[in-house]
Amino acid sequence: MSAQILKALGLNATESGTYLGRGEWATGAGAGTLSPANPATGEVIATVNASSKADYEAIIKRAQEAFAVWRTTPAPRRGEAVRLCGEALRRHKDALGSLVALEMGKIKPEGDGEVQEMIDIADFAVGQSRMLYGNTMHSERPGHRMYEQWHPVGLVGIVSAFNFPVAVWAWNAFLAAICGDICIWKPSPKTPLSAIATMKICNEALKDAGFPDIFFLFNDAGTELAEAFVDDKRIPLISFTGSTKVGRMVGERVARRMGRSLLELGGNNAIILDKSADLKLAIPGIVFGAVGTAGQRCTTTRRLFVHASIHDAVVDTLVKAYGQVEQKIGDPTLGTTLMGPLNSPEGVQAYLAAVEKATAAGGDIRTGGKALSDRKGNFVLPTIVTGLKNSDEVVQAETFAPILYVMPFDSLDEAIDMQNAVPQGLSSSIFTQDLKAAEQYLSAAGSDCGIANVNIGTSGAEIGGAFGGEKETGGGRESGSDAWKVYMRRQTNTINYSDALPLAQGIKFDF
Ligand code: UN1
Repeated sequence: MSAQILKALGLNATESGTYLGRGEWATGAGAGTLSPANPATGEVIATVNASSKADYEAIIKRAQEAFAVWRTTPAPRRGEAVRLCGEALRRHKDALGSLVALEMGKIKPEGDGEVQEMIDIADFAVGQSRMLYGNTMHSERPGHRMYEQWHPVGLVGIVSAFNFPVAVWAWNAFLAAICGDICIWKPSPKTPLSAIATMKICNEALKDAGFPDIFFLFNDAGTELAEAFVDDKRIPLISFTGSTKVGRMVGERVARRMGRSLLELGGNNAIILDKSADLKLAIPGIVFGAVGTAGQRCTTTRRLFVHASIHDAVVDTLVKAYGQVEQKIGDPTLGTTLMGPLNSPEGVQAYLAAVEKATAAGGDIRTGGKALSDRKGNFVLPTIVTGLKNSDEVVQAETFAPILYVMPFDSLDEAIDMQNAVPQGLSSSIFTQDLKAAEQYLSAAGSDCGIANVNIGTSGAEIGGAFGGEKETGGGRESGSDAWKVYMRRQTNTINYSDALPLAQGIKFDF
C-alpha cells in the first residue's frame, strides 16, 4: 500500500527535502536525514535528505531573485499561477489525500478533505488576485488626493505542523503568491513527504506554464536551520502553525528583529449544550469534533459543557457512540476506518500522561483511557472523562489526543465563563434552539474565541472565513475574509496636483 501511494506521486524510497527552484532538488549530502514513519505500523515510509546551510542560502538567494520579478507581475496574472496549482491539485487529490493519510495518520476522507481545502483556497486566491483593494481618502487640502495601496512584503516563511501537513501551507502560500510574495516552506519533520509531493505537483504546474519559482522548500534534520529561518531578517513574515510553547518562542524572536509573525497555535475548544439543544445535531457534532483526526486538530473539541438537566443522558449517548467508533479504529488509508492512530509514539505518551493526570485529579474515565498496545502503531481509544473541574490543570492544557472532558452547568452565564476561562481562544460552539442564548453567546460578552459557531461543532472550518484565535492561540488569521492583508505592506499615498504646497494641520512655514 505504502509503495503504491508513493509511486502514484512519483516519490522514491529516498527523496530530497530541498527544492532549490529551477526544477532542481538538492542532494542534501551531509545534512542528515528524516525518517517519516507510518503511524499505523511504525515502519519508515521513505528517507528524506535534509537541507544544508548552503542549500538554505541558495534558496534565499533564488527567492530574492524571484521576488524581483514576481512583485511587478500583475496580480491577476499571479492568480493564474495559483489557478494552475489548484487544477494540478484537483488531478492529484486522490493520491495526495492518500499520502497524507499514510504519513500523518488521519483517515482517507480527511486526507482528501485536506487536499480539498487546498483546492478551495486556490480558487479563493484566484478571485482575490483581482481584489487587492485599498481605500481612497478625501484629503483635507485642496488639489490633493489620498489613497492607500498594498504591496507584497517579500519573502514569506511558512512553518507548518504535522496535523495539517499540506492545507496550512496552501492557506498561506496561495494567498501570499497572489499578493506577490515568494514562499519558503519548512514542514513538520513528521510529514516531509506530503510537503515534497505538494511541491512537485505545484512547481511542475508552474514550470510547464513558464512561471518563475514562487515556492521553495527545505527540511531541517535538527532545529538549527529552523532557528536561523525565524531569525532571518531577509524574511519579513513568518507564519507559524504549531504548539503554543514553540509559537511563543517564534513570536518573541521575530518581534525582536521587528519582523511580522502570523501565529496559529493551540486551542482548547469547547462546545456548550444548553437544555434546548437538538441532540440529533449535537451528538454527531461532538463526536466528529472530539474524535475526528484522532483529536489532533487545533480545532478539536476538548471540553463539553452540558446543561445539568441533560448531562447524564448525553454522557450515556456519547459513550455508546464512542463504542461504535472503537469498532472502526484502524489503518487510516482504508475507506472503512473511522479513527486512525496518533501521529507519533510521543503523542501516545502525552495521551497516557493526560489520562493519568485526569484520574489523579478525581476524573472518571467513562470510556477509553487506554493505548492499544496489542497492535503495532500509535493507536489509542477515544476517551471521555467526567467529574473534573474546568480549572483542573489537565483540562486547562491542550493534549493533542482524543480526550473529551465533560462538565455540567446550570446557567448559560456560568457555561460561557467556564468556556472562556482557559489560556487558549481558538474555536467554540453552542448547540441551542433558543435565539436569546445563541445571540448572548455570539455577543461581545459571549465567546472570546476567534471562531464561534451555533449548532455546528468546533472543527471543520471552511476556508472562506478568517481562521485563527485569540490569547495563547496567537492572534493570527489565515485563509479567507481579509487575511490576505498580512502578506502585504500598506502604503499611504498623497498626491498634490495643485500649484501650491499647503501644509497639513494648517501649519505656516515661511522662509
Ligand atoms: C489545524 O488543525 O491546524 O477547522 C487546522 C478545521 C480545519 C483546519 C484545522 N479546517 O478543523
